[in-house]
Amino acid sequence: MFCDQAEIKVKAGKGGDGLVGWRREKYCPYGGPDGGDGGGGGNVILRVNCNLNTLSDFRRAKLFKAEDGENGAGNNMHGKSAEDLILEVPEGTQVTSLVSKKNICDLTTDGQEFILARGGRGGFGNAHFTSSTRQAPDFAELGEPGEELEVRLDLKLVAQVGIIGFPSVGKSTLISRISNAKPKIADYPFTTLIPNLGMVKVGSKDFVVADVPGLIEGASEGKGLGHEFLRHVERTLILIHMLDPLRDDIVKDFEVINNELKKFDSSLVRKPQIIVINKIDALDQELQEMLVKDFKKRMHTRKKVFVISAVSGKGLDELLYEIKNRLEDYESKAKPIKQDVPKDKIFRPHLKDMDQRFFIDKKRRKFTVHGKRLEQIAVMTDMSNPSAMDRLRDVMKKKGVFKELSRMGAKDGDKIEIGPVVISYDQILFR
Ligand SMILES: Nc1nc2c(ncn2[C@@H]2O[C@H](COP(=O)(O)OP(=O)(O)OP(=O)(O)O)[C@@H](O)[C@H]2O)c(=O)[nH]1
Ligand SMILES: [Mg+2]
Repeated sequence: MFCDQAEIKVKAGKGGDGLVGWRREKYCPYGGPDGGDGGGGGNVILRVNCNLNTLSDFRRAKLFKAEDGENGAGNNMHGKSAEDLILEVPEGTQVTSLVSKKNICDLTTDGQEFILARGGRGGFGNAHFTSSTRQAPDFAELGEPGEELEVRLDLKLVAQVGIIGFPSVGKSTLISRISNAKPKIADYPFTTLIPNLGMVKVGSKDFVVADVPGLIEGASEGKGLGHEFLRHVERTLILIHMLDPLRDDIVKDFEVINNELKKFDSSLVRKPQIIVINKIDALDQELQEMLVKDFKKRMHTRKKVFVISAVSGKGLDELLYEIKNRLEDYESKAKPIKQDVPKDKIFRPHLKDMDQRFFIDKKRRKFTVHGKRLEQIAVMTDMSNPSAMDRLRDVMKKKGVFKELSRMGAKDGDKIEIGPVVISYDQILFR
C-alpha cells in the first residue's frame, strides 16, 4: 500500500485552577468567599481540509499542545477558557492509538472535526463550595489535566499527477529527481513493475506523482504491464506524457499511448496532458528545436512542449511550476474551499453527563477506586490543603465508596487509592 504516515503526540490544555479568595470591602469586614473558577483547557481537534493531500506538516513537529485555561480570580471572576488547537488533515486520514493500536477515527469529509484530546475542566473556586453547612470554604479545586495521546496518522495516497509513456522513456528517472521516491531505474523495458508514488514539493504546494509502468500498443487489452496500472491514473488530475527522442518517432508514440488510454477508458484521454520530451542532453540545440517544431506541426497543436533532461535536471523547474500552476488552477475551479459545511457536532463534556459509576479493585490490603467522575475530583484536589481533602472524603462518602469499602472488608491501615490520591482507611472513617 502507498501510505503517507506520521506519528505525533497531542496534549490538550490543563484547566485553570480555582481560586481561594475572600471579599474585602470597606463595609463588609467579614466578607464571604469570592474565589472564581478556572477556565477550561483547550482541546486538540483534527479538522479535514480538502485542499491538503499529504501529512508532511506532521513530520516536522512531533508534539502538538493546546493552551491551558486561565486561573480563577477574585470577585468571582472566571478564568478565560483556552482556544482549541486545530490540526488540519487531508481527507482520508486514519487515526490509530500507538498504545492500544486501536483505530480512533477515520476522517473522510471536508470540514469534519474530531476531538482527539479533551481539554481539562477548570477547577471550581471556593465561592462554588459555599453551602448552608459550609459558609467559609477555604479550598478550591485544581484545574484538571488535559488528555494526552500518542497517535499514528495514516493517509492512503492518491496521486494528482501521473507520468505515462513507453517503457524506458525515463519516467522513473523523473520521479526520482523530483520526489522522495527511490524507484529502480534501468535501460531495459518494464523496469517498473508496480507504480511508484512520490511526494513533490514546489514552493508551498505539495502533490503526489505516480510513475506508472511503461505502456505499449495493446496495453488496454492486457499487453505488457500497463493494463491494470492504468487504473492508477484514473484518479489523477493531470498526466505527464513523456516522449523519448531516441526512439524512432515521437509522434507515433504519442498517438499509440493516447489510443490505448482511449480504449481503456475514454475519459482518460480527456485528462489534461503536459507533453514532455525527455533526454534532451542527448540532442544538440538545433535538433531539439527541429523536433519540437515537427511534433507541433504534425500534431496540429500549439500546446507548449516541455523539453527536459531527467538525468541532468535541465528544464525540470519550469515543468514543476507548470504542474503546480495547473493543479492550483484546477483546485480553485473544481474544488473550492467549502466555507459553510455543517460541522460534526463537537462534544464538550458536561459534569451532569459524566459517568458517576465506580468500582473497586482489591489487591491484598490495597483498594483502588475506579470511576470517571471520582477520579476527576481526586486529580483536581489540592492534596496540600486539609479542607480540600475533607471535601474529597465527603464526596466519597456521599457516593457510597465507604459503604462498598467496608463491605469488601477494608480495615484500619489499608491503603485506598483514587487517581493520584492515596489515603488510609482510618483517615476516612474518623472524619
Ligand atoms: N540520456 C538520458 N538518459 C535518460 C534520461 N532519463 C532517463 N534516462 C535513461 O533511460 C533509461 C530508462 O530510464 P527509466 O527511468 O528506468 O525509464 P522508465 O520510463 O521508468 O522505464 P520503465 O519502468 O521500464 O517503463 C535509463 O537507462 C535511464 O538512465 C535523460 O534525461 N537522459
Ligand atoms: Mg520505470
